Amino acid sequence: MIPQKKPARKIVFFFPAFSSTEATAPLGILAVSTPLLRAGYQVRIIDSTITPNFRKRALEELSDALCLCVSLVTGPMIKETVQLARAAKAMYPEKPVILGGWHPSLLPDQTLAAECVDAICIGQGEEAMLEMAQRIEAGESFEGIEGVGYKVDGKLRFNKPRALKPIREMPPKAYHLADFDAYERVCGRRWAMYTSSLACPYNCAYCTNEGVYGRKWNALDPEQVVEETTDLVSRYNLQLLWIVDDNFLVDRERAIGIAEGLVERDIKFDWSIQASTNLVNRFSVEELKLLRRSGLHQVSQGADSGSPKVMKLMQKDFQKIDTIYVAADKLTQAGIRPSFNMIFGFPGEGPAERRESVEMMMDICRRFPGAEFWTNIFTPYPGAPIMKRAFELGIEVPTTLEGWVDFFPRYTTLPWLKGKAHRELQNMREYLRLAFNRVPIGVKKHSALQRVAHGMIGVPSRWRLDHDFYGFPFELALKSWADRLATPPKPKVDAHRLESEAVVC
Ligand code: B12
Ligand code: SF4
Repeated sequence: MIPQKKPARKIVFFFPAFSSTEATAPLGILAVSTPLLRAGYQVRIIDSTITPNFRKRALEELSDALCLCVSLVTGPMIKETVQLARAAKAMYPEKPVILGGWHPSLLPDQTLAAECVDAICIGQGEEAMLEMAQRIEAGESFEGIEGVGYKVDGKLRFNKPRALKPIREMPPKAYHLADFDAYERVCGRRWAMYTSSLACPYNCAYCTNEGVYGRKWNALDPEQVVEETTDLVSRYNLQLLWIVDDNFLVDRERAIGIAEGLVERDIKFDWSIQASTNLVNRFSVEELKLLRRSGLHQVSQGADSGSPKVMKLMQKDFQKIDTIYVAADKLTQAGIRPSFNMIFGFPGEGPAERRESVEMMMDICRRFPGAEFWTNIFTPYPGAPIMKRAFELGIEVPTTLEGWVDFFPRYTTLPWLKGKAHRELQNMREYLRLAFNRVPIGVKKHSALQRVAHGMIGVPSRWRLDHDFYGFPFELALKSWADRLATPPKPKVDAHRLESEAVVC
C-alpha cells in the first residue's frame, strides 16, 4: 500500500496504449494541460506506451495529487483505462477519476455509468478541466460546469453542454511536457502532432466528427501556423509534423499561404495532412509542388470505396471515383505521397462492391507507384450518421464501457461479416498489405529474413488479388513464421520523471 500524502495542486493524466507504434505526445492531454499550468497546477503525464510499470508509477503520482484524468478513444485504450481506474479507486476512493476525449464525448451516459468513473468531460476540455481541478481543490461538486457529467450518490448528472470554441481562441498546447526522446525510442522517428483547424464541412456516414466538433470548419491564420510549426520543429528537433486536422485543405488560399511562409522560413522538416480528394483536386500540380517544397510529403485521404454505390451510401457525394484517381495523379506528379484509407464491410457492400474496391486499389498502386492504401473493417461508432441503418441491420453495440475494448477496425466482426467471410477478408487485407509498399510513421526494423520472406510474397499476393483467390494462404503462414523468427527486441524505453512544472505557456 502506497502511503497517502496531503493532496498537492497536482493533476495526474494517463494516456493508455493505443495498439500502434506511432508513438508521440497525446495532443488532447497537452491541450488541457495549458490552462492548468497557467493557474499554477502541476501536471504529470503517464503514457503507458513509454512508461515501464506505468500502473505503479501512476498510482505513486496519485498519492499526493487531486485526481486521475484519462484521455481515450473507443477501442483497446479502454482496457488499461478501466484497469488503472479500478486500482486508483481501490487505493484512493476519495480521488475523482475523470475521463475525457472521444469515447466519453460520444457515449457519455455509458461511460459515466462505469463504477470506476466519477466524472466525464464531453467535447473540448481546456476550460472544463481547469474548472474541475478548482472545484476538487475547494472540496466542491462539479455542478454547473458546462460539458461535464458527474455523479451524486451514485446517480448520473449532466450539466449543460459547453459551446464549441474556435481554434483561434484556444491556448497553445503544452508541448514542453512531452518526452520526445522516449517517444522516439519507441517509434523510431521523432515527430509530433499539430492542429491548425477544427471540424470538417462534410458529414460522411461512418464519421463521428460532427457529434464532437460540429461542421463549422475554422482555422488558424497561415502566419500563426508557420510561426508555431517552425518553432515546434526547431525547439524539439522534430523530423516530422503530422497535422491532424480533419480536412486541412478546406481553405485553398490558407494552404498556399502556409506553404509560402514555410518556404520563406527555410526550416527543413516533413509534414503530412489529412484532406478529402475533391479538395486536393482544386490545386494545380504547380501549387502542389509549392506545398511539396515547403515539406508536405504525404496527404491522407478517405477513398473508402471503389464502388459508386457504396460511396453514395457513405454520404460521400462530394467524392466521385474519378476524383480519387485525379488526386493520386496530381500528388504523384508533385512528388507528394498519396495515401488512402479504405473501409470494407460498410452496410450495403457485397462481394461485387468489394471487388470494385480491390480493383481500384490495385489499379491506382500500379499506375501511381508510391500511392498507398490502408484498409479497415467498418466499425460502428455511436454518433455516426450510419448507426440508424446499422441497427436496422442487426448490429449490436456494447452497453458498458468495458464492452467497447474490442471495437477496433482491424478486427471488427459484423452481423453481415463474420466467420468464413470475415477470415477471407482478413486474408485479403493481409495480401493487400504485402502486395504494395506502405510507409508507416513508426519505423519498423525488418531483419534480412523478413525482408526476403516479405519480398517473395509480393508477387503471389498481387496474383491472388488480381484473381480474387484467397484460399490456402500459405504465403501468410510463411510471413508469420519469418516474423516470429525475427521478432526484434523491444526497445528500452523510459519516460523521464517530470519535475514540478513552473513553465507558463
Ligand atoms: C492523432 C489520431 C490518432 C493517432 C493517435 C496518436 C497519439 N499519439 O495520440 C493514431 C494514429 C494512433 C490513431 C489511431 C486510431 N484512431 Co485516431 N485519431 C487521431 C486524430 C486525427 C487526432 C486526435 C488528436 O490528438 N486531436 C487533437 C486534440 C487536441 O483534440 P482531442 O483529442 O479531441 O482533445 C480534446 C477533447 O477531446 C478533450 N479531451 C481529450 N482528452 C481529454 C482528457 C481529459 C481528462 C479531458 C478533461 C478532456 C480531454 O479536450 C481536448 C482539447 O479540447 C483524431 C481526429 C480528430 N479530429 O481529433 C482521430 C480519431 C480520434 N481516431 C479515431 C479512430 C477511429 C482511430 C483508430 C480506431 C483508427 C484505426 N483505423 O485503427 C485508431 C485507434 C487507436 C486506439 N487508440 O485504439 C476516431 C475516434 C472515434 C471514437 N469513437 O473514438 C477519430 C475521432 C477519427 C474519426 N473522425 O473517426 N488516431
Ligand atoms: S471528409 Fe473525413 S473528416 Fe470530413 S466527414 Fe468525411 S470522414 Fe469525417
